[in-house]
Amino acid sequence: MIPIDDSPIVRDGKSLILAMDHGLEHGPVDFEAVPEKLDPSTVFETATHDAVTSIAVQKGIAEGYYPSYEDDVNLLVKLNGTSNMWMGEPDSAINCSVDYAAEIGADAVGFTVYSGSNHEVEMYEEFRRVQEKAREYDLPVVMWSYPRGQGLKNDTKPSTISYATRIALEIGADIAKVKYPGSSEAMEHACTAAGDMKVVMSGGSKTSDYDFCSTVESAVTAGASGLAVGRNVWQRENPTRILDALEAVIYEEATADAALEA
Ligand code: FBP
Repeated sequence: MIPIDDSPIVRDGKSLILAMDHGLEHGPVDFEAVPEKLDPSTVFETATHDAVTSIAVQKGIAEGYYPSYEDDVNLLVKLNGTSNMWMGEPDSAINCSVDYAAEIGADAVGFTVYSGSNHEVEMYEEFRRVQEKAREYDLPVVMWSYPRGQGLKNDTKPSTISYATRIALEIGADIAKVKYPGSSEAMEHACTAAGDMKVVMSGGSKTSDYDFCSTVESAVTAGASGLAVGRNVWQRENPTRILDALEAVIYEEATADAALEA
């Protein structure tokens, strides 16, 4: 972990990463309810909201769309990713190098690690190479820390999520992105296990405005430094409304009620 509070992907110590790598991870099915969002420009447009500190995309989307938005959004290049068609033990192909991410203007890089998978050893070694190369460019490294694999029956169990944040700290991430472990207490333990490293909550499938903002409020109160979210923002008809509310909850520590009433 290195100090990243001066990084463009951090605002007042917090982050809201807008993730849009779903076309790879899940497929176009995630865009069925909002077909216009299949055009990546629409989500880049959403990322110009002040609440958003970076947009997380794969290399191809970064190459094609970031140049039109480079003055208005910060770029987090997700270096690995796998399709939903992969049926083996959790693993993730490296689709972009740190050198290339830096060349196309990345402000940070992201990397998924599936601890507990049969591919854990290789993934840790890949992460080591990415993390050490990212240090040469002073690029923060966000780890999608997702314990997953044959031996793991419940990947949001409190002890699993605390283990996920601790692993991220131990092997050199600057931010760990983890699933919400079900309660504020469990999230607090996960943040404590991460020491001074930042922890952000993963968004998950779309829920109501109130349910989502309440969960984010609970995570932030527990010590989380924000959010990495996709579907709960861009699957909405009006992403601006939810981003206004999330801005209040994350950066102004408003309650979900107050943020949604405003
Ligand atoms: P969501 O907020 O839509 O869950 O997006 C966050 C994210 O990590 C994406 O970056 C990624 O595509 C997706 O979730 C992966 O989710 P999962 O592996 O749980 O299907």
